[in-house]
Order: sequence, then structure tokens, then C-alpha cells
Amino acid sequence: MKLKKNLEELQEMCKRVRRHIIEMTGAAKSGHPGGSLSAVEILVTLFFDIMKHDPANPQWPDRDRFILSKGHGCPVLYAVMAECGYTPVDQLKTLRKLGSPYQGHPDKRFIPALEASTGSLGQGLSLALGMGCAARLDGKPWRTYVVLGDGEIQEGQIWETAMFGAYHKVDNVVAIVDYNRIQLDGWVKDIMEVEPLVPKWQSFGWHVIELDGHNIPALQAAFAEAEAIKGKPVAIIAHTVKGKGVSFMENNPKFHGVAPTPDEVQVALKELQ
Ligand SMILES: Cc1ncc(C[n+]2csc(CCOP(=O)(O)OP(=O)(O)O)c2C)c(N)n1
Repeated sequence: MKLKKNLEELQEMCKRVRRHIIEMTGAAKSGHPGGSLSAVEILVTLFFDIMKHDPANPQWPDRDRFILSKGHGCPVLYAVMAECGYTPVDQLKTLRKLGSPYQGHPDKRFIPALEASTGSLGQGLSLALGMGCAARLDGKPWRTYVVLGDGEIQEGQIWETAMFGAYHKVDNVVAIVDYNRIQLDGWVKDIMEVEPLVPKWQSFGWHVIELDGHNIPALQAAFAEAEAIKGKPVAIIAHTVKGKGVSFMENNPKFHGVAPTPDEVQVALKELQ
């Protein structure tokens, strides 16, 4: 099944998810708000419009798979999964507390509906392509989506896997790079530039789509284009803004791994009304 919403409902859901991210990280006094806020439209479009899945039956064998390879961005994943009905919305503010399902990185032991535990950067693309190969071997139609960070793709394992995916023509996998241009301790270009990103993925044999990662119709069109591509995996280079939606967080490297203060939470929530 698909949890279909219209554009206005998807945009409203993005606001709700952003408010959750602020409240969760604010309550935890830690966590990663910036890279969660940049990926909101990507995850909301996937979970509420594109992927076939069933929150009432998380282990449905033919579900599409989702992996948040940049696992530190889990507040956005937790908020979206909770809004879908996989996990309790009213416990989101227990983020990072002992005993909470919402640990600092996604952990299958606490949320069985997750496809994988992630957080050690660089590994999710390998998992996704493995899942893609498994679906193909089993003759199954389900697809796999994986979200990568732009800092994350500095990891060597990403490029080993990129070669693997193209060589084995794994055309049921879509990798989305959340290209917010900021990593843990500053701008990607000042630490280890990843440009030219589009020709780089193309030269590894991938079909590449470049878009504004906050534009839901563009994301919908890209996922439809990806489904029609045969013989190649697809990389979506999604230009995003780290901290998107909150004025003082946007493009501010500080909010990679720093939570908003109680006063900042109030300002942010007002902006996200
Ligand atoms: C293998 C590994 N090395 C280091 C880290 C610590 N770490 C957490 S987030 C991060 C930066 C990631 O940057 P990016 O992928 O651009 O994430 P985003 O800006 O989207 O949050 C690092 C280095 C990690 N989680 N895993």
C-alpha cells in the first residue's frame, strides 16, 4: 500500500516533522538538528507518497526498503516513522534517553521496523545494493531507497559500492545525496570537496538526477524517472539547506550536532507554524 497525500498535505507534514525535530532535539539537549531538517522533504515524499509499505504490517515481504545511511539524522526518520504509525508520536521527546526506542542513532533492536541499524557512516549504500540484489535474485518487485550525506560520501566504501552497483546493474536502488554542503565541522568544500558530483556518479556508471531537495513535485518526478531506468542504479543529487526552515539554523554549521536551547526552541516553533 501507499500512504498517499496531496501536495498541501505533504507540505503540512513537512512542517509537523520539522516541529518534531526541534522539540525532540531541544528536549534531548543533544542530537543532530541541521542534517535532519535538510532531509525532511526527501523522507516525507518517500514515506507518504512513493514507497509501498504498511505500518500495520512492517515486515510485509514486498515492502519497499528505506535506509538512512547518515544515521545521525535519525530525528527526521523517527518523526516520519511515528507520523506514519510505526512508533509512538507521544514518545518522540524521549530521544536519546535510556530505554527510549529513539536512540541517538537508528537501532533495529529498539525499532524492529527499521531495515538496518546505521550511524557508522559509509555503510548504508552497501546495505542498499545488497538488498537490491536480493530482491532481484528472488524475482521481487520491491525497491530500495538510501539517503546519504555529502560529508558521508567522502568515505571510500561509498565509491567501492558505487562501482559494484553499476557493474551489477542494480537498477532497483535509488541513492539520494542530501547535498546540504556542510559536514560535522564546517563546509564540505573547505574540508574535502566532493565536486564535481554529477559527473562523478555518472562516471561510476549511475543514472544521475539533480534537483532542489526541498521541492516535493521535483522529488516525485525524480522518483518516477528512477523507476523507469533500467540497467543502472540511480543517484539523486538533492540540493538542500542544512537547518532548513529555521532562520538561525539555516546554513549554520554549528547546528550539525548542537541542539536548540529552550529559547531557541520557542523561536523555531513560531517560525514553523
Ligand atoms: C564512520 C564514521 N565516522 C565519523 C562519524 C562521525 N560523524 C557523524 S556525522 C558526521 C558528518 C556527516 O556529514 P554529512 O554526511 O554531510 O551529514 P549532514 O550534514 O547531512 O548531517 C561525522 C563525521 C560517523 N558517524 N561515522
